[in-house]
Order: sequence, then structure tokens, then C-alpha cells
Amino acid sequence: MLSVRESTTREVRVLDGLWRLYVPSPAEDALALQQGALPGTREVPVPASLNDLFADPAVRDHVGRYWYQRSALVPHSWAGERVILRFGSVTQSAAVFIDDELVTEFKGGYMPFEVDVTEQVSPGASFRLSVAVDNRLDNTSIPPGELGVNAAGKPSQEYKHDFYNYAGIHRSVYLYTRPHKFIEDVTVSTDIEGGTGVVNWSVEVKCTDDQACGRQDLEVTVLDEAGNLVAEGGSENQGSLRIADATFWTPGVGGMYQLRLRLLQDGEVRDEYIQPFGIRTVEVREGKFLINGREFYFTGFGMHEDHETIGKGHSNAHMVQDFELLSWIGANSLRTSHYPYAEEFMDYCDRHGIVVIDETPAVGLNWGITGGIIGGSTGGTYEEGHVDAGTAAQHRLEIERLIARDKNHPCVVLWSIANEPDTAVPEARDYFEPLVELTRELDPTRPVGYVNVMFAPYDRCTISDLFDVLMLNRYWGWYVNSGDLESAEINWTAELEGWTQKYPAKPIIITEYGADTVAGLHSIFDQPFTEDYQVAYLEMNSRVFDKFDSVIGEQMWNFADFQTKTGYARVDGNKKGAFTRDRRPKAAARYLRGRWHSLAPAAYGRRDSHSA
Ligand code: BDP
Repeated sequence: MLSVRESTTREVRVLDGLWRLYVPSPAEDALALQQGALPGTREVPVPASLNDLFADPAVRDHVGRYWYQRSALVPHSWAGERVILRFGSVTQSAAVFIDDELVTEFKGGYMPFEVDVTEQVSPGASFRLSVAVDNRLDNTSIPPGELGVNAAGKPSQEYKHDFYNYAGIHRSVYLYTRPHKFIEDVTVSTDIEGGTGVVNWSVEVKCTDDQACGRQDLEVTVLDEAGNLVAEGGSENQGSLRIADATFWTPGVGGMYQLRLRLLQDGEVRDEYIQPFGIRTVEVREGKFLINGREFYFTGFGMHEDHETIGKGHSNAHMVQDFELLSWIGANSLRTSHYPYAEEFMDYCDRHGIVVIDETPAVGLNWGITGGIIGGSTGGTYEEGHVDAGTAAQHRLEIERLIARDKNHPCVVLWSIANEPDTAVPEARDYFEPLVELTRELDPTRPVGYVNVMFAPYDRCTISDLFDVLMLNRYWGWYVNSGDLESAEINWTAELEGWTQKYPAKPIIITEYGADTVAGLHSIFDQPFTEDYQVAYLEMNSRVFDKFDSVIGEQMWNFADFQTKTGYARVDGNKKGAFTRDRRPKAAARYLRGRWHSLAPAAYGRRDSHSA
């Protein structure tokens, strides 16, 4: 799905701001509420999570639908255009109404969706826009969850993943125009031959009204970052062009072009869409991860979209600050753990050369553990009502949507189709084999991986051979050998030897290793939860990684402390951050900064704007 981009033929209005909010009681027929103005006086910001905003547990702990509403205006000048309503994401699902009419429903909390509302709105008039935002997770959602009723008779929500189930309209809402005949999709793939960049494109053109859509010609051109025309691609919907002395997209640097697509009729531009892209190659060969044919070593973090007050809402200010800290610390990469991030985030990574492992929201598909810690609930993972055919169907959809949204980002070098699913059982193979095939079919240009959990090591995992890269989350010295870094080092080394021997051709990225740390707590001893222990833990991990050529990357867990469901193992959230939740560095941040900047020669194309 194309991002919303203003062009000479597409006008965009942003519907962010304060909307009205109503939280129905369990007794109310929640879906009947779209008629008329919502009761009450509450207002809610968009984009943002709503959970941390109100001094009312009934809002924070609500399980079910929340109602959002605002009015919006369609300008006179939009007469004759198609009008499209688009949401960047609504978590976890949405039902959208214009006045009293349901115009679309969408399930999946981290993906954009849009609907053509031309028939429901009138140029020169306003309309009532209502959205039922539903936070429920069950066996048909990704991530999955279990709904129930607590001892007091209130609806309850269980889930297995270790981050708070924030709800809200988390990304921008747009109303935009599109011509009747329009550019619906474009796919760009690239290759490198010496100093020449090869750009392959394929464009889909669609018409919403046969009578209004005569013959039109496509014009394909390539512009460089300064807007100069560098190549012309002709008029076919699919083709290939070559750019001599091209600028290649480079980790730590960036390097973007624009594919300008225009539909022309009698010399006039009827639709224009400008798709940014970068020229680069990605390949896994002989145990190495190659970007533009050069070995790449990943440094960085598993991240979260998580901030105080706004929860999972997108904010450009917070995003820029996070990227500044990533640059300061010497991170050249990140994983969008555990769901796709905002489109603005991906565009930023493109422009700044930040390498991304792009993950689906398939997290918590493991009934053996809860929130990253030992002690799951009863029953197996691949059972009816847990991870079943309904879950698999939604998982397929999430892979399709992720690739459709992110396929043209040069920053994305690897797909991660799940985080820590239960893969020590044979049923995992039946579940995952078709998903791996699907991913490869949809995108033959990028390697595919999944993130492996500690309880499915090399001699127990039933699916690792299906993937190009091994991604391991390991907590030796934290959940296992807690406080005993000597044993942790021996056991961790032995485990990596096992993986390397079993899969000699597969490179290994350590996608998580971390220790909860309370900022300001210190000890002269190896005392878990202290800043000193976090540093000693990281030093131990570094020693282990450095023993293995097969380890081609390290992404510490987590970039910053983040909110989770409260339980006896979480005090106001997960504290494994190198930074606190308000982005102050712990001692670990200085340690990582020293290490990652000094790894520069191994980490191809590192950004060096803040050398240590
Ligand atoms: C891993 C999960 C991650 C958790 C982390 C932890 O992938 O989501 O937050 O453990 O326990 O199992 O901190």
C-alpha cells in the first residue's frame, strides 16, 4: 500500500488533533453509539495512546471498544475528485463510520488502511467521523490474546507479550484526493553492476470509473536528491533503467532517489505519485550478511514505540530524539520489535541510512512463556483457541500487509516474521513453513528470518533451517544463571558453538540480550538490577560475540525502558533499556557507545557524526 504523499494531483488534509472520546460501559451496545454526538465531554488527542492520559481506571483498564469522534470538512475545490480516508494505524482494530454509515472495518493494530469515501461525503460540507477503537486480542488476532472475565465479573484480557496493550489512534489520519484513474501501487527493486545502478519498477494503475478514464500514458522518470532528472524510464507499466555513476544507498549515509510517476492525458498531468527509493543490494552468502556486496555487522537495539504520556502514539519530536541517541551511541541498525513502526520512522531510516530488521506483529505465539519470562499458562501453543487456524490466517495477512507497505524501503534488509514463537514442538513447522514460503514469494529480494527463543536451542528448534539468518534472543546471566556471569559466559559460548556447528552457512544476529536495570542503583558486587551489573553483563556478552565469526550483529534489549503489563516481575515496566523511559543514559549506554564506535571498521558504513 502506498504512503500518503502530496503531489501536484493529490491534496492532503491531516485530521490529527483533539477528537471526542466516549468509553462505553460493559452494559451498553457499543456499536450502536455512532448515531449523533457522543455522550460526555472527554477529548482525546490523535495520534496517541489513550491509556495514560486520563485519571480514571475505567479508561485505562477498559477491555473492548472506545469511541472516537470528530467532524471534518471537505473543501469545495475537491468536487470531481475521489476522496480517500486513511488511518496510519488504529490499535488493535477499528470500525469507521461516516455519519451513520459503517464505511470500513480493519483488524490489525500496526498497519495503515484506507477507504474511498467519495459517495459518503460532499464537497463544501462537513461530516461526522466516528471510530470504534477496539483493544481486544484473541486467537484470531496478531498478536494473540485470551479474553475472559475476572473474579469480579469484569471483562479481562490476557496476552503473552511483554509490552503494554496500548489502545488508540496511534498514527496520523488523512483525508486526501485521488484522481479517478490513479497510480495504485509501485514496486521498485534495484541491482548494482559496477558503478551503475539498475532500477526495476512495476506500476499498477487503477480506474474507479470506467467512463471517466480514457487512455492515459505513464511517464516514468528518476530524480536525484536535489530534484535533478537523472533518468527516463519510458511509458511502460513495468521496466528497467540504468543510472551510470549512481549513488548507492549506504548504511550510515543514506542516498535516495525518487521515482516520479505521472499519468498523462493530452499532455496534461492527471495523476502524479513520487516514490522514494534507494539503490542497494542485500545478500546472505557463506555465512555473511552483505549490503552492496560488503560485509555488514549490525549494532543497535530492539526498540519499542513507547513513550511516557503518549504510549505508542507517533510523535516526530520523540522520534527525532530517539534517532539522535541511536547515532550518539553508534547504532547502525535496529529491529522494529515487535510490530511494524510508523511510516515516518521508516522514511527517516531510509534518508539517514539506518539498517532495519522489519518485524510483523507476530509476538506472544508461545504459551510456554509470559512476557519474556519463564512460567507460561496451561496448555500448548498450537491448540484451538490459542494459536490456531484463525491466528495463522491473520498472520498471513500481516506478512502480506507488511511487505506491501515496506517493500520499497532500502533501509529494510531483512524480514522478521515472528518474535519468540514456540518452535521446540513439531507443530511449529506446519505453522511456519507456509508463512516462510509466502514471504519469499511476496519478496524474493530480501532474506527472511524469525527470532528464536531460548527454550528452542539448536538441538530442539524445528524451523531454523527454513530461514536465511539465525536471530537469537538470549538471556544468559539474566533469566538463566542470574547473577552468575561466569557460568553464563561458559554456557552462552557452548550454545553458540552448537548453533555454529549445526548451521555453518547461516549468519547469526543476537537480536536480544539484556538485564533489567534500575537507573541510579549501584553495587561493587555483581548484583542484578544495578547499573554496574548491566555493564558487566554487556561486557560478558561482548566477549562471547567476539569469539564467533558467525555472529554478524548485536542488538541489545532494549533501547529504552518501556511500559508493560504489571506483574510480580515488572516494576512499572521493563527496565532493560540502555536509556531510561525519558531517554537518560544509564552506564550501559556509555559502555555501548565505546564499543560500537570502536567496532567501526567491522561495521560497514557506520555513521560517524558523533565519534566517541
Ligand atoms: C524476550 C521478548 C521481549 C521481552 C524480553 C524481556 O522478546 O519482548 O521484553 O524477553 O523479558 O523474551 O525483557
